[in-house]
Amino acid sequence: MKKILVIGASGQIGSDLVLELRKRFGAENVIASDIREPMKEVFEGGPFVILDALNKKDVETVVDKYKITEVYHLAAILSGNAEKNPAKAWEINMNSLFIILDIAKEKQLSKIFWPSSIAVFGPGTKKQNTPQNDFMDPNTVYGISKLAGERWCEYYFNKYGVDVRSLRYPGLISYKAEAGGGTTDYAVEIFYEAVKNNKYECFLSENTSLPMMYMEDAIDATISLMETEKEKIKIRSSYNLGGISFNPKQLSEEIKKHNHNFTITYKPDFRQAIADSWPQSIDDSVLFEHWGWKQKYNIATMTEEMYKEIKKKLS
Ligand code: NAD
Ligand code: AKB
Repeated sequence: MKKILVIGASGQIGSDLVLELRKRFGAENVIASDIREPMKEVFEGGPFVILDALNKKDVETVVDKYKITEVYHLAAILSGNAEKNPAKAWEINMNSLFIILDIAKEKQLSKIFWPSSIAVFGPGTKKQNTPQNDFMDPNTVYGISKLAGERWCEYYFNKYGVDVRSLRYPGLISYKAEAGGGTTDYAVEIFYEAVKNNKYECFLSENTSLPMMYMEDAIDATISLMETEKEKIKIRSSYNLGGISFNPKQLSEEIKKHNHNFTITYKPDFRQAIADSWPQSIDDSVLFEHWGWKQKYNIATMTEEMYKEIKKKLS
């Protein structure tokens, strides 16, 4: 019987992921957890526990109590916030991963999902259509922790047989929860500001292209990876996941189709240097070759849905 634990369930991805997992596998089979309370829909829709991913004993207790078979480990400090407190980011991003990998090894859990990021790439990486195995020289705390995490995931698979699976997410765009302190957050904030104030001051420059993905596609890719036969998962570090590439100016043009009064200005801050170090577009042909997943949304359909949902949420 599948019993899933989601750690970091109150964040941007967790909020959508828990709801979709409950829909697919039954509310009672998905235990959401975080150090803070989740949104109402997650809190009221099934089991939720306050759980610190850095406390191994507590994580073990929850795993035993609910007879957990799979874990989606999402707790982390994202790129922008990580630069403000590197030591804390390193502690959370690395130690919580070790705790989950060790518990998976000791209790022989059937599967672990741990997300990596396009942040594993750095200034020396090919910027366009970045291949699965390009040169990797991340120069942010977050990117270094993700690259180290990927190496450890592969190590635990090879050495101990832990079935850990991972995707290098691009920037994710969603309306249920707010974005959690990353460099790609502008692409979520812009919708709230467009609906509330008809204007947005962007912290990245107008031509900063980055790979992005609508949350529905990201969740579908994640569950699809976790449900794929073990033999098909040939990469145990993390798979490139491409998404759609655009810059703030292109996104603002799309938003203008839904709000003619919308205007955008640009005031780049410290996150510009982070964005400049990342790829502009990603080649995810290896993922397609190995287990055949394809995204649904493009910039126009994503913008249309985001604008409609944020408008509904704020009215
Ligand atoms: P988020 O910041 O929105 O959510 C993270 C959650 O982890 C928060 O709810 C936070 O309370 C929780 N958390 C922090 N410390 C914890 C601890 N010690 N114990 C338990 N919970 C703790 O982040 P997100 O956007 O949902 O990202 C989830 C994962 O996906 C992260 O690993 C992130 O690096 C990765 N990722 C996200 C994106 C994106 O665009 N959202 C892109 C690439 C990778
Ligand atoms: C961030 O900007 O930090 C995240 C990511 C791409 O990993 N959204």
